Formats: sequence, C-alpha cells, structure tokens
Amino acid sequence: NAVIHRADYRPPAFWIDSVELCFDLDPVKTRVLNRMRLRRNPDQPAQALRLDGEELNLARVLVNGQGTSFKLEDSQLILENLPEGNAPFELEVFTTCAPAKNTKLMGLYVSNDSFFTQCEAEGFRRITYFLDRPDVMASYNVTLRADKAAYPVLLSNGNLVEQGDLDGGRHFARWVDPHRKPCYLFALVAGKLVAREQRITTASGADHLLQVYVRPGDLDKTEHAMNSLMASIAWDEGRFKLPLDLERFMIVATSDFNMGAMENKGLNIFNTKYVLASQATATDTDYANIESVVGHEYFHNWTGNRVTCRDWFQLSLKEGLTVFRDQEFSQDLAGEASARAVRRIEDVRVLRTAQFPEDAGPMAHPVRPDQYLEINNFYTVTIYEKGAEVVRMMQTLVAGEGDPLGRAGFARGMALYFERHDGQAVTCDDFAQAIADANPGSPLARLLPQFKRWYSQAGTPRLKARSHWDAATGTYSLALSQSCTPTPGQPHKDPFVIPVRLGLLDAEGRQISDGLHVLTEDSDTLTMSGLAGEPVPSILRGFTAPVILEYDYTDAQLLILLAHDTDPFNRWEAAQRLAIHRALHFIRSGEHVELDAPFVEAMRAVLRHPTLDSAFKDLVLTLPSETYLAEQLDEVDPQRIHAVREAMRMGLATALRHDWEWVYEQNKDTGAYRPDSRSAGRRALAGMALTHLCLAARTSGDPVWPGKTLQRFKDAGNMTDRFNALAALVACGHELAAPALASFHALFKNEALVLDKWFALQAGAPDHGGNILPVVKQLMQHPDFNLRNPNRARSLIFSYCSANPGGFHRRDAAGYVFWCERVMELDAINPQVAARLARALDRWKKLADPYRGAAREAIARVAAKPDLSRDVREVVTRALA
Ligand code: BAL
Ligand code: ZN
Repeated sequence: NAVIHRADYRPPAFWIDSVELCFDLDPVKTRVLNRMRLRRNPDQPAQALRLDGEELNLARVLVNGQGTSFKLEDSQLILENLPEGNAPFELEVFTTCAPAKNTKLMGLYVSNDSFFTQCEAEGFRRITYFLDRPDVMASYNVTLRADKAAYPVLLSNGNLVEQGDLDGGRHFARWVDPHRKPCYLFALVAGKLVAREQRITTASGADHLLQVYVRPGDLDKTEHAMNSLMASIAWDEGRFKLPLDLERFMIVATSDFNMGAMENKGLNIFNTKYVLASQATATDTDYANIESVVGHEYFHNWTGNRVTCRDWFQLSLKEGLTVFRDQEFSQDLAGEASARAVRRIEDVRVLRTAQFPEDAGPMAHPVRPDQYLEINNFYTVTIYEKGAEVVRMMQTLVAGEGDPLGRAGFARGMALYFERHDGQAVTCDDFAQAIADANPGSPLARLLPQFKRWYSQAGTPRLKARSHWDAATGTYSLALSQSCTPTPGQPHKDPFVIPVRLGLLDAEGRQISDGLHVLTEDSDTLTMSGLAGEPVPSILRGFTAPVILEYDYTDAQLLILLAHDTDPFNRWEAAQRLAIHRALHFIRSGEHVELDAPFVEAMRAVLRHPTLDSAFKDLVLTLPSETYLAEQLDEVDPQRIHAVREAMRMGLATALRHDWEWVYEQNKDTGAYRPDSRSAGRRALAGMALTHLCLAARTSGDPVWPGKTLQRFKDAGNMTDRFNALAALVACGHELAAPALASFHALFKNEALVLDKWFALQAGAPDHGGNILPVVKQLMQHPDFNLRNPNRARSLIFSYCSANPGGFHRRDAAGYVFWCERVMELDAINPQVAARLARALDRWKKLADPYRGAAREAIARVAAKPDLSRDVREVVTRALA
C-alpha cells in the first residue's frame, strides 16, 4: 500500500525464460498449474525470489520437482532457498482462483458464461504467482481444459498447436506464442463464441488468418470491425513499413470490460462497444470509434508489444505513441483535408475538455509520472492524449526541406527505434532519442533535453501573445511568452519547447505568411517588416502544441479568421473564441443573454456556406462545453454556466430558425447508409438542426418540428438518424420525448449497447429545474440496470455525474450525495470503475459556494470510509490535499 516511485526502479533479480500454463477452467474453482523456467539475473545482487499474487489459493510449490520452503507475505510468494549460481531452474506453482466471484474484472473472470482475462497492468498476479512487471518477458505455452459443451471455443495467444477431447465431456487446446512477451499481454478466452474469418496476404506475401469472435447472434455486427482491422494492417505497412508478425490475429468481444479494449498479443479482447456495429444499432460515432480502437489495439502490436515499457511509469511510451498513431490512421482514412481537419478538431476538443482540467487539478501528473499508489489510476488523458500531442510535436520538430509536416523524418525515427529496441522493454527517453538521432540537425535533435520537459513537467503551459503594429515602418511584432502554473509536487516549471505555427492574414483575409516558430525561452519576439497594413495573426495553427493560447483577439479579427483562414483548425477556433467571449461576458455580468447581430450573422454565414463540409459546420455551431467554459473561470457557478449556455443555444435556435430549416432540408437525406465521414457529417448537421428547431418550438409552442422529429424517429433507416431525432426531443424536454423513449426501449430491449444509449441519453439530458437526478434514481431501479456491468454503470451514473454538470451540481447537494453513495457502492464491486467515478469532483476547489463546501463534504465522506480500495483512496486523498 505504499507509494511507488519511478526513481526506485531496479531491474528484476530473476528472469523468467519460459512459462507452461495449464488451466482447468471452472467458474467456481479454476486450477492453474504454472511451470516456469527461471534464472538469476547476474547483474543484480543475489536475493530472494518474490513473486506477485493476489486473491489466489496456493496448493503447491516445487523447485526442480522438489518441495521447498516458502513464505507468503504482503501478497507475495517468497522463495529464499533457491539453487545458487546462474543455471536455469524450474519452478512449479499450483494455485486455484474463483473467476465467477471476480467482480473487479482484472485477472480471470466470467462474463455471460464465458471466461475472459484482463492482465494489464497487474492482473496476471490474480491468475498465478509471477514476476508481474513488464520488463520480464517470457515464452508462453498454454493448455486450456474445459467442459466442451459449455466452452466449445478455447483461445490463447499465438498459434493453436494441438486440440482434442478428454474424458467426462471435457476438451483441451494448446496454444504456443512464438513471441516472447510480458505477462500483461497474456490472454485466454473460453466460451460459446462464433467468429467472422478473413484470410489475407500481406505485402511480404505472408498469409494470415483474421478472426473476430462474438456471441452467437452478433456475427452480423462484425463486418465493420473486420474492415477496420484490414485497414489498420494495410495502413501500418504503408505508413511505417510495420507488417503483421502473426499467422493468426484474433479479436474477441465481451460486454463486461473495464476498458475500451486490450492489445494482448495476437488475442485482443474488446469491449463489445468497440466491435459490434450495424446500421440499425450503431451510430456514426460508434462506427468511427470502432475504426479508431481497432486501429489503436492493432498498432500496439508494434508500439507496445514488440517494444514494450520498462516499467509502468513509461506507460505513455506505448499509449501516447499509439494514440498518435490511431489519430493519424483515422485522419488518413478520412481522406480529404477538410475531413482530416474535422478529426483534428475533435481530438483537440477531447484534450481541452478532459486533459486540460486534469492538468490543472489534484490528479495532475507528468506524461511520465514520478510516483503512483495505484497504476490503474494512471490510464489517463494525460498519458494517452497529451502523450500523443508530445509525439505529434516531435513529428512537427523533425520537419524539413520537402517534408513540411515531418512525416518522413518521424517515420525514419520510428525505423531507428525498432532497429535499436525490437524485443526490448524500454523508456520514453529511448524513444525520444531514436526520433532525434534519426533526424540530426532538426530542432528536436538540437533541443532534445529541453523538449523532454514535456515528459517530466505536469501542467498546461500558457502561451501569451501580444502584438504591436508600427504603421510608420510597416513593422509588425508579436511577443510570445510562456508560463506554467504549479502542479502538485512541482512548484516551479522550466520553459518548454513550444512549436508555434503562425500565419498572418491581411485585412481582406488573404494569407501573407505561414511558418513554424519554436519558442524555447520564457519569451521571444517575432518581427515582420515591409507590411502594407496591420495583419491578423493566426496563432498556433493546427494546434501545434498542447497549450492555452492567450491573445486578445478582437471580434473583428476573429470574424476575419472565421471567414478566411486557410487553416481549418484556427477557423473553427475563431468561432469558439467568439462564443467564449460572449458566454464569459454573460456568466460574469449576470446579464440577460441576448446574442448580438455580428455573432448571429457569422454563424448564419457558416451554416449557409456553399462549400464548407457539414461536419465542420456542426463543429462550428457547437458551443463550447460547460466543462470547457468552467475552465476559463477562476470561480465556477455551474448553474450559471448551464443557464447561459442553454440560453445561447436557444438564441441560436430562434435567430437562425429559417437557416436551420434550410440546413435540415439540405442534409436530411444521405441515401443508403454508409459510415463515411462526408455522409456522417451530413447526418450530424441534420440532427443538430432538428435539436435547434425543437428548441425554437419550445418558445413558440409550434408543434410542427417536434411532430416532424417524432416522425423521423419512427421512419429512420439507421441508428444515427433515429437517435438524433430522439435526442432532439429529449433535449428540448418536449412531451413527445417520453413516448419516444418508451418506444426506443421496446424496439431495442435485447440490444445491450443500444440500451446503454437509452440510459445515457436520459442521464445526460439538459437539466430543467433539477429534473434529471430523480430520473437517474428511478433508472437505477430499472430491471435493465446493472451496477456490475461497467458499460451500464458508465451509461447511467457517469453520464450524470461526469458529463452533465448542469444536472449534477445542485444547490441542494443531492447530486454529490448520490455520487458519494455510488462511489462507495461501486468500490466494493470494481475499484477501477469506482476510482474513475471518484474523479467527477476533481475540480471541486474551483466551485463557488454552496457547491464547494458540499462537494468537499461528499469527498470527505468517501475518504472516511474504512476499507477503501487503493484506487479510490488515491483519488480522494489527492482531491482533499
Ligand atoms: N493498454 C490498455 C488498453 C489500450 O490502451 O489499448
Ligand atoms: Zn493503448
């Protein structure tokens, strides 16, 4: 239960070269026979062998076939009397565990009568005693035995080398993994499953078998996952020359899963949410997420599996890099520049609404943390999304002649990384060094030690820009300065390396210049002379660094950027700033919300624009989230933010009513369903139009649009259109919402993932006078609600506590009391999920009273509970510090 420090890393005292595992699978009592071949690590002082184990019943320990003395201490099996010298020896450990009782979903567990495993980060120790650390890599030979009728499919990593029947209706399968791996990549699956299969031949001429396993009845929902897998394989071969190194690559879906998916070598295990899709049950967003998660897990096969982490502090080595890779994959698949830009904007939106608050809150940590109590708490947006931005900056900083984006330079760096480290467990330093060494002379190579502060310093840097225009000489100067507020344990920050792509536009919106500037000092000034008039700066184009840009843009400048910037990111950003200026004004002043004509006209111009993509229009017209607005304020009144944002939405709904009608007519028909980005964008914009038309009808009382929306809900040929119509009715609180919700439930009562949407929609609906919490409490009693299923818990409880600030932050504190009770209840079932929920109040110190005091009380109540898991304890202790 002690804090673990990065500085304490020591290589293991023993290596495990090979493992033979034999499982007798039984939900109540599974027997695990583990035969390992070990040897001492000659580079480490002689010491006892300490194997990790958790919730195991130990039956037998043999060394070279003989009984031996051992101790069990603090969840470790300690062996002191081992053979001297460096010769290998055999250690046999026989244990049992109880998969049916495993509600933590770590280690071996049962879901829908099938067996699954989850071992990252430290779940393997719940299967057998082992050196459960990523720098110990072994060869695996795994035999699974189980009742044949109940568990006809038996899977593990690698290749199936033998299978057959046993006495008593049982059967077995033996799997040998040709690749050495750390134990966190071990997996087994056993159950009644069926597979979509595809044989492919990759560029080298090698044949491979791809399989997507699901429960019988779900096979018709696997085509998109399989297509995404094939696209991922082709992309990694094309962009990074990284081939599939397995004869067989399997994906298995389970509906009980803590994470999105897991990259176990050759046997990826996925949350059903990221596998199953049909046009009747999945939205465009689901289709896009499946593509990106299938890609992400597949890309881990190289970035994570072939080269893995030395220790868990290096988690971003594989996660930041692999998120970067999946983001690039999704952009490349989106195709056109405008569709790529939409992806980029969506990624930045996630970063700003989730990671920036994390970086400013009690759980702030560097991309490579220095300490943790529970590693599961560090699978965060900082490690993943900010980590990806760090990798993206490296690509930007190796750009050169003929390689303006740095893609070729970065690919060279990746090649060197694999040349140096294939088969090893390494550090973030090793990765950065390889990218820099492959690009000598690049800004990255020159600035590497300073650049690596992105790995060591937490917090979001602020980039301040101030401009000066000297009309007499035609000289424009832009002074850039950086700062970063203290974060827990880091009172002082040294300057970061900040790549800033900067464009200048003239007063008519024509581009004058575009270039990359790298800020390395606290401040720096850029000067351009010979200009005919004062330019409009387009700063941080493409969001070249994960920073908060502070520049006092005037409305006039923002309107020019919104209308003309050739950089789509900053074009969108200009609209966001226009909206934020207004929202902050109304929030701070308490004035009645009335949208001004220039803003409304600018939004109208975007909506009516003849060439802009529908997806881009949808992003521009989406007001900044309540969470993002809260981050702009020193003191937060969530109800005021909610009221202002809702009023602004209503303002856009009424002022642009005819435009929304026009937009709906233009976008409502997308033909035969295809989840491509262009038609998805059209469906999204049509859905947004419906929401605004229903909102406008709320004030006018006009029944036409709610009626049309209900009809669209009924007639829809795909889930996106159906769900958007339902969401529009729910968002405006129309009386037709209730029967539509009932009919939606009746239609999809056997589709778990659709029911998740049904719960989430109601829990995340805009709050009117405190109406959401009673709905959530009532839904907790619904026969389809199940707290043990993480997807269902997330769909109802998280949608309310973490994604509905207007409903959650109540003046009567009832939202916090609800949160507190659910955190404690969940902690007894699944600490990992509970700890995620515990983070819903991370930013309590920013709240105005009475929210602040009530939130503190609720957190303190959780903290005072005896027997809290390490996971939740770490979150609430840090929150209260
Ligand atoms: N490695 C944990 C799940 C993921 O990031 O792919
Ligand atoms: Zn990952």
